Amino acid sequence: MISETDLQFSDLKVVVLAGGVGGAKMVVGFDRVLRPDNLSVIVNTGDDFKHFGLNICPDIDSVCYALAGISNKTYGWGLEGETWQVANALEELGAPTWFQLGDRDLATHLERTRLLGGGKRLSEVVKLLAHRMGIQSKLFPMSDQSAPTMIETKQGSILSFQDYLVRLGAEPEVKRIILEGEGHALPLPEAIHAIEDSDFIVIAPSNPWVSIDPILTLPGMKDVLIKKPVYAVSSIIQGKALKGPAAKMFTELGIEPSSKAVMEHYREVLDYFVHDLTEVELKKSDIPASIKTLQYQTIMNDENDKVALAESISLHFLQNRSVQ
Ligand code: FO1
Repeated sequence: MISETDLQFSDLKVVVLAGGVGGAKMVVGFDRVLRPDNLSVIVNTGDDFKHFGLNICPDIDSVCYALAGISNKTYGWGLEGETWQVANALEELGAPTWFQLGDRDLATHLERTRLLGGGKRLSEVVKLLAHRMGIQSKLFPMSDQSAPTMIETKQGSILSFQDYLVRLGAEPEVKRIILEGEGHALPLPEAIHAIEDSDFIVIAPSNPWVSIDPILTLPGMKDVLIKKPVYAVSSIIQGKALKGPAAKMFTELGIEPSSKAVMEHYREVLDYFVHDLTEVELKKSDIPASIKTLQYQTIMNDENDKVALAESISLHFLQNRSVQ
């Protein structure tokens, strides 16, 4: 099915910008297609928070567990075959259980908290834990500084991201998304170097507002991305998000949710916009001259779908690299 160019797939150097569940799927595709070491992943840390005194990094863990082949297939976060002894005991004690921490997942948070407490930077801890999980691709948190995403609701409250998403089930109407890192959190120098050294960048089908924007708004990030071929995979199909509140957020922020809206969201850095085969082709007049659109199957139900999408993007890059 794949031409002789697939021999070169593995030599490509790719950087994926990723949030949690959608990001993890895209990352697995490229991890299986590229040579170990040729994939770098820059992961959103705007969702990170402290819970029971533990440092929880949901998107980093979703990506790690997916790459290690141990993620929970139903939820996309947490571990497969998890047990809930601690969560049940916490419930008996009347402790908050709105954020479900499985027994084995807890081990990750405990060890990360111990390492951070010992003075290691988050990027060092991510590297160490990924290595211990047998992951060969390079994983970078977007920043070593904390940059929590906050949600200002139309009711006037300001919520931490996990409060909004998990505790309140993304019910409150969003007025504004506050990216706390803006201004003081810096992108990881190793991540910037990986972008400069890459053949192309892929923005995963993660929530543009709360998974990708925290990465894109770090100082200097857009400047390095603009110099590279950037592909973005739409996180909205037929006006709906595959998972999470992205479509609801677009509506509440006054934008009709559509793949066109996702393309426009990334317009500044984008060269190629990938939307799903089931979508109606975008009107020529709606596509900025600087962007080309591609249609592939973007719904990734199993490992074959993940690999096929990563291959399609890689093949497109190889076939068009002379014009890039
Ligand atoms: N998401 C939920 O909807 N409910 C949970 O109880 C929950 C627990 C959880 C524990 C560890 C972890 O790494 C992730 C967890 N998530 C949970 C997912 C997560 O908070 C969100 O999907 C991401 O922040 C969005 O990218």
